[in-house]
Amino acid sequence: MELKTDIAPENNVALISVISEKFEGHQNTEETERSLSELEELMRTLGANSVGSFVQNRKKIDPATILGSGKLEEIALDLKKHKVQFVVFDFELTASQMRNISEIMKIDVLDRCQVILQIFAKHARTKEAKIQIEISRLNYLLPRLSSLWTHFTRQKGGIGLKGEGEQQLELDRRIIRRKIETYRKQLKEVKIARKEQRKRRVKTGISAALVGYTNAGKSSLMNRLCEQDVLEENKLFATLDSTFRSLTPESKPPLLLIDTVGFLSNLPNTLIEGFKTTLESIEEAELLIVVVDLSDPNLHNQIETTEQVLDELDLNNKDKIFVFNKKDKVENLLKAKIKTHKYKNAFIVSSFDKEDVKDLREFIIEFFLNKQEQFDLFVPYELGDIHSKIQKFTNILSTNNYEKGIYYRVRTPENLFQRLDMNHYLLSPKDKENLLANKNY
Ligand SMILES: Nc1nc2c(ncn2[C@@H]2O[C@H](COP(=O)(O)OP(=O)(O)OP(=O)(O)O)[C@@H](O)[C@H]2O)c(=O)[nH]1
Ligand SMILES: [Mg+2]
Repeated sequence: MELKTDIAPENNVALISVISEKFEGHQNTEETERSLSELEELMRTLGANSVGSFVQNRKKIDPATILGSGKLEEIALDLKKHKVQFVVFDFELTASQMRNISEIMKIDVLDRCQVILQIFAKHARTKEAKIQIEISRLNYLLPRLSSLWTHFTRQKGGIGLKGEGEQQLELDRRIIRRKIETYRKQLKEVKIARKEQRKRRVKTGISAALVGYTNAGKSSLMNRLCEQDVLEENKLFATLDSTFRSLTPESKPPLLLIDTVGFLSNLPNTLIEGFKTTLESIEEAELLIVVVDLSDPNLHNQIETTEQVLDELDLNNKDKIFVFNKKDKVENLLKAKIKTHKYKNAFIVSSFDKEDVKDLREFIIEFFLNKQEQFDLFVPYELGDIHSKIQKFTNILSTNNYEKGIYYRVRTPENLFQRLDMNHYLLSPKDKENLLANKNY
């Protein structure tokens, strides 16, 4: 059985939230409003029309209904003026809270979790993302099944059916648990395959991940830096799967960019696990490019959210640059620039500006160049693949031909040099002396 949970583009919705000192994520006006404006964006992404938002300030939350029942009745009355299909609460609700509220308001109730799940489900492209979202959806459903069944038996006329309902409920729970298990297994298999791909990638270059708040412009930058077509949309969570593309025109060594799922400041607990799994691909990156929407008045919060998630994933020890995007949308650029001063390695761009993208590309390459080291190599003529590796993955500073092979002085990142297995051709200072004296080379 399915919950009636999907918001259709033509639907009218009303948004409801609370400010209460002990309620996580909604402890003061600022937190509640920020989260609510995210929820508005999520609604816009679904195409729904929000007729208004209602916020109650409460000392303590009511465990049965979060807001007071009087307030809920008042809102319901107010909503009679509009044709509203759903009220959407800006936090996760338990099954019984949902049922209680729905009984008081006589309208279908959704929570923030369901909204995000719906968007995730719509935007997932790869098998991995689809499985992950299905697991999240079932995990959300599992503790809420009983409420669905009581609702159902009451609808059917109630009395006498309770036993039947309970049996059915147990059966449903078992089916769902089994489904989750199957999906988890499938996910494991997909992950093993992905690890193999990753190993191959790691061997052939260095990588940087575009991370940051949803809708900041990560995919737009990726497309322009790599002359590619990753879906970019004015929607939240347009990207759900990580994509990998080489910087174009190619740099030396080749630099792979990874586009990732966007962050949100108030992600319901039930969804965090799935969200983090989709971010695992960041692990392989040597550099994090944190993309921030410069035109967002909450940009410091955006960065804070990003830093928090990176901390939780234990990825905050990586090198970082901050790219402040959408400078074309900013009215007072000077004022906006001042906001960016406190961030190290900051770069301001508009992804629509070709020159900016070109400069950003140089900035990224420069960043890696500064981390490169110098090596002296001697490679016998017959080792064709080693010569081509050197051409592709290193910056050649000088070369010289000898009787048996070629001497190279190159610059490349130390870790890439190790991965490419070129140690074997490294010249010691003594070897180099001999080489210059042309002894046996
Ligand atoms: N004005 C302006 N809009 C931009 C700029 N860069 C991107 N956008 C727009 O911002 C919206 C979001 O861009 P995306 O590249 O999809 O953002 P994202 O960070 O990948 O978003 P998610 O995948 O949802 O995390 C799109 O409508 C872009 O056209 C910019 O420099 N200036
Ligand atoms: Mg994207």
